[in-house]
Amino acid sequence: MFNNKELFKTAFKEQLVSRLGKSMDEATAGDIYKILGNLIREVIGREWAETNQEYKSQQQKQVYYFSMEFLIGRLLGNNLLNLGLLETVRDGLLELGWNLEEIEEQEPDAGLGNGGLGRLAACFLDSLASLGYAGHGCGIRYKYGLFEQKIIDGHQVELPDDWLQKGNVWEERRPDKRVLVSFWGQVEISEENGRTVFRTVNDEKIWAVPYDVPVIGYGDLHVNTLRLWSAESAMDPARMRMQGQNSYYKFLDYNRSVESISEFLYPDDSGYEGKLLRLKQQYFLCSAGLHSVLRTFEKLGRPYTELPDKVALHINDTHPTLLIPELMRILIDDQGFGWDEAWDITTRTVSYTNHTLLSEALEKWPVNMVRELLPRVYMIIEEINKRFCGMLLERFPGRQDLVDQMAIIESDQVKMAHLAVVGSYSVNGVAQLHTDLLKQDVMKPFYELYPERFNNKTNGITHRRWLMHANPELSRLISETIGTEWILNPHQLLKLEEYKDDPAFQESIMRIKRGNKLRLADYIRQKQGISVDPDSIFDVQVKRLHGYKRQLMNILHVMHLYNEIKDHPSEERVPRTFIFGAKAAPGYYLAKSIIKLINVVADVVNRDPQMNGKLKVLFLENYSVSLAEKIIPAANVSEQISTAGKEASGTGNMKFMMNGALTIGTLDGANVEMHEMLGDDNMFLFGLRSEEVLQYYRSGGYHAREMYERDPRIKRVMDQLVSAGPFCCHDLEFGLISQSILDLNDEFFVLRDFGSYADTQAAIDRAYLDTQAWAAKSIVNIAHAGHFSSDCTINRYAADIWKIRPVQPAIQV
Ligand code: 26V
Repeated sequence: MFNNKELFKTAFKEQLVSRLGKSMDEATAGDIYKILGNLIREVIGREWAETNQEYKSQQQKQVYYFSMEFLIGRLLGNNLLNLGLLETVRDGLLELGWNLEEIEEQEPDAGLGNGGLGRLAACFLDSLASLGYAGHGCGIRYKYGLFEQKIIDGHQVELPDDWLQKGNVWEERRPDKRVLVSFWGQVEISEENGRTVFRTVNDEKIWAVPYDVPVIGYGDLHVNTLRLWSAESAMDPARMRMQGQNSYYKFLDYNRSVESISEFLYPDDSGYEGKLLRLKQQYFLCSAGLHSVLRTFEKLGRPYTELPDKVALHINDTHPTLLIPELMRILIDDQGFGWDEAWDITTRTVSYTNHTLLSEALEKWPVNMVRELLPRVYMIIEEINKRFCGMLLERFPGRQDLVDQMAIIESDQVKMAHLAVVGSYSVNGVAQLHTDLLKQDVMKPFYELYPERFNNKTNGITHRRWLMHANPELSRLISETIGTEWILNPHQLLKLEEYKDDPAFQESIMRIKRGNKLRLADYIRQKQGISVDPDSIFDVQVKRLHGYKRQLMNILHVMHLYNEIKDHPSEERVPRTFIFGAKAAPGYYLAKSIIKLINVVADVVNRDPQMNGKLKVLFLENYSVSLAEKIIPAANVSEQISTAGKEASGTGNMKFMMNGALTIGTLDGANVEMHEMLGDDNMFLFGLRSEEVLQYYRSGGYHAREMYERDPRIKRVMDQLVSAGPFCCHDLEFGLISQSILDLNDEFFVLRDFGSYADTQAAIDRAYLDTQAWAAKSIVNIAHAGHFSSDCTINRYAADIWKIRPVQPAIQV
């Protein structure tokens, strides 16, 4: 271990020569990155093996977090931070003539996730390792991560994210640990020694090859594993060659089709082929992951009846739900258990997190597809369903309505959320409001049947990446002010509240924020050639683009501000810079039009000399983890404006809060809990409450057109979408947007909340003028953000759901 600068420099230079045959002055930034990565790998190699050895010898219960997504982002800076080597390496590199930040930029951003769900999984891995829990990730090594977004002529254009092109210094291919996964075929049933035996024949077997990524905990060296699976052909080329002339090409085709399983994150599932591929991916993850988990379990030499004491399998949303029938299949077909015993083991091992209430996002698979692709697994699902429905009718005689509502297989579809609830011992939502709505609404009958299964685990974010790494100056100030205990116990951030009225501390907070804004302004100038005023309010909405997140309301409000400034050019205004970052699903046309609209408005506003010094609008392309780390520390205002009841939790809201931005938000998701801690003084709430939204959905009574006719501000901006004027065009480019609001009655209540949003934005302008009061609010936000550290969340999962203890003592919750 190079625990001082000189040792580091020596080790570094040696590696440069021995691995690349280069001297310092020949090395490129890419070389430096690679060598640094390899050095860290060497440093942790022994500890990684030791951690695994420790788990084995202590027979510790292991948690496996199954997720189709791990949005880990870059690892270099975070790994150095967690190893306590950040300063040593930064200083050493500087003396060697390199800037660490620049080297960090060499790393591709591992974008193996769509958004919040995948990022949550990554934060959880960091907390599990940092708190010393035996918890591992199990996912897919997609060859292409989430698409790279380019904005061309205002439109989103998607490019493949070829993140592995230059290799991945963090991964270790483990061919010795590969497993076979089987698809298709027919099930043959026979009687052997008085037992019914199920054998799948004519199936297609493929290899799942694991790539292990070390997950380095903060502080005492503790290294867990993120195991990502890659699909490879198991076809023997020699046998193929025997099969005729075209077989070489067939072989290549076949290989390509096998490899496609781990090729793309979230393939386009609008058609049958795409859906099938997604289902294949899900089973691939479940089957490969489970085989490897059970192989480790079997080494303990314990009977399978002890599986729930030694293994917890957690499924991140319904995507890995096939774990349930797959475990049943192994227990029954391979281990010889009877149904009841297998069911008991399975339902005491698997737990499930629900991440959305949106009905269109609840997964369903056509029965035919599941039956053909996974014949034996389908039989088991059918049996689970039969027994479950039978039990319902026994307990609630005559209630066919209940059976129709709750069945796992219904209308020729397999409902994955139902299977997940029935087959697991714990179901949790991701914020209190979300869990309450699950219980009262979407999963009401299941809650009534299994009340003890339902619990809440409000999401969290790792303060190591989102505060210490993303905002080092703020972290330093915090440590200078309250000591360093907050790093291991983020609740200690509460001590900052004492300093909220301290002018010197306020001044430091605002100075650091300004520094972060200047850095972001540099980035913007470099990328877009636009200069932004660091003294303007940086108002930020960065997240996936979706109707319910209401980026549209934000941009319509910007259009309204533009109109106001045009109408009253001499009026003084608090300067504002609106910053957007968002990727739209490639087939989501409305979302893509909203991106175009933001870019058109940005162009008009930024070119208009009358706006100068008052209003700027930016759309930052390719929002990603690493971009988030640049943007969030620079924000003054955090936009968390979803239609109440729609955003399960949100985690961006927590990241902004931790970096001292004030939130303008609805009472939705975790905003509710933020508000409980911050009160009205430190957060800007507006808009409908979730009960009011639900009431409208149930009983009607909302008419978007009325809002449009009644409020001249609304009428004006809505008209500007479709008629010639500053923002439009001849080709009705924004007709779809206008239609969604006026003709389809504004599903997400954009117009209904517009007025209260605009008023609250005006209140923010006034509040910002009082710099000291603003700083005090910002400090209160940072002070309470410790509550949203994923360390606290993980401690609760560990204690309440997984029943595991840390290898080292954990912090107090
Ligand atoms: C998926 C889809 C699929 C296609 C149709 C539209 C749609 C809309 C939403 C989703 C979300 C799926 C699950 C998800 O990513 N949930 C997010 O999980 C985060 C971590 O718990 C949470 O903070 C976010 O509020 C929640 O949206």
